[in-house]
Amino acid sequence: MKVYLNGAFVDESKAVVSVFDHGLLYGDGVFEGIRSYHRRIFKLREHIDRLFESAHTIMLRIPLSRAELIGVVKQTLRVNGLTNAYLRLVVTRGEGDLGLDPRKCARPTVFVIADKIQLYPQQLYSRGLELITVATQRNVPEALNPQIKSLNYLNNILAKLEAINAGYEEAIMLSSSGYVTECTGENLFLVKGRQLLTPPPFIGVLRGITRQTVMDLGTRMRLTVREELLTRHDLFNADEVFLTGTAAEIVPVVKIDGRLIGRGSPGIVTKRLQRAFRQVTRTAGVRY
Ligand code: PXG
Repeated sequence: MKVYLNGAFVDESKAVVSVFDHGLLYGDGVFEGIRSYHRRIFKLREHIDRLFESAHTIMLRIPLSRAELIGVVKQTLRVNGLTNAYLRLVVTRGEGDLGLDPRKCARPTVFVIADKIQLYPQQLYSRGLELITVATQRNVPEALNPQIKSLNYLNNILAKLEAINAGYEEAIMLSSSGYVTECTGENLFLVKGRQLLTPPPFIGVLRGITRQTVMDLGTRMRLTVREELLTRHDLFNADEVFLTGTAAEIVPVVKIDGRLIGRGSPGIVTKRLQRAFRQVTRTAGVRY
């Protein structure tokens, strides 16, 4: 696979960055994960905008315009001959010295990796996932806002480790006040009657692009879509619960902390949303 790195396409074995790169030394950088389906890049503009917003907040100047970066993304897919792919865009502060000071980093490091999509096991979608709530709380937005998709994912990794140690694949993270936030790399939704609810960004969740797509699909299906503070009690007593994310798409959740959700199998609203989502990935998106 060829990787775009600082202006050139290089073989993946040559795609290396310095040990002095602050992306590595301090997690000082931002990233995006994007999918392409049938030679169409899904929600490209939204991902590029979010990358630029993350970079702006950490005062990192991306050395390419939006249009240039979009060109790079398309070219990365073309040179690798990919039809269905997973893309990772990364911009780091660049090479500096051993101090934190970002002013010492003269040139940001930019790379784009494209790979074949690693699909999750089909049984995850047909049977549904079991989750647990973990002790690691989601970052407080006042300290490190989850809207910044930074290279600093230790908060999420600590939560993921707790889930794995307990024999689960994913974790529910709570806010410091005990409200439901999100999973380690996916947003959370519940369905109760005709209501489709998801926690509001201010409680400390990433405004996921799949989350927004699902909210739009829910509105089109005439569900009442709302951002609402949710407790574990609300999840336990929901008709349906599911996760959303770029890589995972829509994953049904059938058990949380030992409580069966609904009938303990993927619900009808979740299935309808999965079908509608599949449809938009086929027809929407930027061709390359
Ligand atoms: N919450 C968090 C904390 C995330 O990192 C999402 C929600 C879902 O957002 P999107 O925009 O993708 O619908 C993410 C997604 C992966 C992967 O490979 C995904 C993310 C981060 C790292 C890996 O699935 N971010």
